[in-house]
Amino acid sequence: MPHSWTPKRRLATLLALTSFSIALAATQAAVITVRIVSPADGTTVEPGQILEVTVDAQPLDQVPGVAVLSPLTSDFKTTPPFVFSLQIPPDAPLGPQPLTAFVGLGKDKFVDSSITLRVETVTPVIGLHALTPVLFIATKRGISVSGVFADGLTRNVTRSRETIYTSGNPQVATVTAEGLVEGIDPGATTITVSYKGKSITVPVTVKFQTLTVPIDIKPGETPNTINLAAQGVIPVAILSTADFDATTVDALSVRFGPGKAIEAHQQGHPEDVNADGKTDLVLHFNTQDTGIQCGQTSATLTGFTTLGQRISGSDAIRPIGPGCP
Ligand SMILES: [Ca+2]
Ligand SMILES: [Ca+2]
Repeated sequence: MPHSWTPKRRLATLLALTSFSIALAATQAAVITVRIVSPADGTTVEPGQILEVTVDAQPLDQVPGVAVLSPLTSDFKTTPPFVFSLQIPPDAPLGPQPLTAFVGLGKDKFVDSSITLRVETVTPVIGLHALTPVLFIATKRGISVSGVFADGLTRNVTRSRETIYTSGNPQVATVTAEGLVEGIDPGATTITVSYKGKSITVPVTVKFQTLTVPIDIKPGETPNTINLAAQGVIPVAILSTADFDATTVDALSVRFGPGKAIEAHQQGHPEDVNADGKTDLVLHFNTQDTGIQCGQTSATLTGFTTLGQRISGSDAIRPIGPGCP
């Protein structure tokens, strides 16, 4: 972690919670409510700012204390008024951060209420740096971007609402508003990151280690005749083996044929299609979405398991229909 204060704050948080839990183990059950009165949910705060937080906890004579906890800072009080002065760290990362008020009710029991603070700064930015290696092998990976500011401090701007991400080629890699890059197809592209008029370009190379898996187009049938004039679906089974459990495949990630057809029902259908005692995964693709053409002798399916392993499998086909030989 680039921010040295984070582990210290986490430790402080744990200590606060632990001492509450020990002190309050004997507290009897009562309907206790807690609410952050101010600031309002979504309040924008400036790094370095002293933030006054007012918490309402009821009934007062039953409340043994209130803790306010955030990745940014924390504090607790055992007597009302439950008003806290929290300093937002000067080098706090920009973007949304939770702030939670807790009342401990004994071991592992508490009531809580949370808001989101939005850390943004008016300090001008001088330059940006990407902290992420440029090679992406996994399917999803976050970009981390820091800004150097006119006050001499470096702040993480990855999740600032002012930070904008753009992919140079969404067919190779896409990027979310939070800087999460997803590899789509092997290749190279760039992600451009902009913050208040400054921008940097992060090269992205998408490489997958692909696991070849057996598939059976039209399970139980041979040859796999595909009528290109048909409006129906083509069933394709991904077969489980001793080393591979087809039910771990994310059905929504699967693409079939040159047209990269998606699952027609948005879900996979577990079924042991070859009666070997191992459950396979049957998927259906609209014939017209597959892009299969006359003369094609095989079709390929690609996808990912829920753990991010890329898979690929091919099977023979015999397209028929108007214009086919
Ligand atoms: Ca078949
Ligand atoms: Ca099977």
